[in-house]
Amino acid sequence: MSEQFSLQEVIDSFRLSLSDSKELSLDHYVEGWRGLVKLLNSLGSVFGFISKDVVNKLSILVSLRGGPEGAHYLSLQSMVQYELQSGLVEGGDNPASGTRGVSGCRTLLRLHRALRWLQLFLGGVSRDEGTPPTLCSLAYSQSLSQHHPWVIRSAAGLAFRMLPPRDPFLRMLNAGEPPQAVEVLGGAVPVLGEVYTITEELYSKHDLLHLP
Ligand code: 1PZ
Repeated sequence: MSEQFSLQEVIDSFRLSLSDSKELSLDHYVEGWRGLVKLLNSLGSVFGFISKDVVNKLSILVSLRGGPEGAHYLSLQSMVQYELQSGLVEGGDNPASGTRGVSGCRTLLRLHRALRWLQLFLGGVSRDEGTPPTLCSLAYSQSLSQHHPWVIRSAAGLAFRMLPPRDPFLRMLNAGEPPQAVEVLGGAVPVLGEVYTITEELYSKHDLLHLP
């Protein structure tokens, strides 16, 4: 993987995360998120608190995956099954790593909610429905914000205003000139949507959408 953000790499990771039978590979999911962290980092230090939280969540998933019970963390489906069966979803004493009190399911739920934000935001950008700062805060108010306390919502609101205008933002995606980047974005949105829907349905089926 390159040092620089590449939209195509992120799409590829999320696409690869889905098997033919719609199992979601956690390794590829984490890889996709690592790519998104690069974009966050390239946006500047105002976004540092967001990227720090994502990095923190990714390292929890990686340590579960690399821990003694790592085989259970091969896919989203196997993780959910394992943590439900072992009574770990609400964050019991997880022997799988040093992540006492923090389950894989609740950690991934935070990223899952953020993926909805990303899908809405990138969809808006690809259809040129507004400037990145406007679309970003609109997408946020339609998704993630309802899960955040006031202090985070206001810090997020400040950060959104620092987003670049459309063309410079499109160039940051490293997917060619703006018209070409828009095309790549258009292809990314359904992939994010599919990953989102599969997770949403699984979590909803097991009543995991409100894990503390
Ligand atoms: C392109 C501009 C990026 C804007 C990102 C929009 C989302 C703003 C979210 C700001 C919240 C970050 C601070 C951390 C909040 C955490 O409290 C929550 C809940 O976790 P808990 O405290 O329960 O463990 N974390 C989250 O909700 C995950 C937020 C992830 C945001 C990912 C943004 C993805 C960026 C993609 C690349 C552009």
